[in-house]
Amino acid sequence: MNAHAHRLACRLAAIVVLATAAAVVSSAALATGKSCMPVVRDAWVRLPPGNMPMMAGFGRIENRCGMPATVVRASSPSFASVELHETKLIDGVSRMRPVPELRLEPNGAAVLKPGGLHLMLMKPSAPLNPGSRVVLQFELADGGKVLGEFEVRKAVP
Ligand SMILES: [Cu+2]
Repeated sequence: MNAHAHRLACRLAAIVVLATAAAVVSSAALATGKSCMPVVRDAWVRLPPGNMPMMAGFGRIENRCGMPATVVRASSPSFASVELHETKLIDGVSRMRPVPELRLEPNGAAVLKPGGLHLMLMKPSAPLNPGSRVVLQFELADGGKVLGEFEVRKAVP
């Protein structure tokens, strides 16, 4: 290899290293920017006993991003309507109230579980069977949309 070819090879190698570094930086920027979305985990739908047209959905909505996120709406092609509810014990009586929005702190999570926060799923478009899955869509205040897969389970008495 003559001196000129050697210099050229070194310069090319340097350019490749720079390009790789730039790619790493931009993917890190994406992870902390708008493309970072909350995720839905351990999600399930509790089948009601009998043929009630209303059932509850539970799970975790995790925000692993550096920015807060707010869930403002939930919907599903499998249900006529989906509402976010909270069950609270008021004067010894268990009551449900709608939750208009759900704020997720940076690196925080909302836990939806029996007796607390839950999704109220109304009028399934088709009968649901244990083991099947339904998809729910959560709309964020910034317009982002998060999909969650919910496993249908029988209510444990
Ligand atoms: Cu409810």
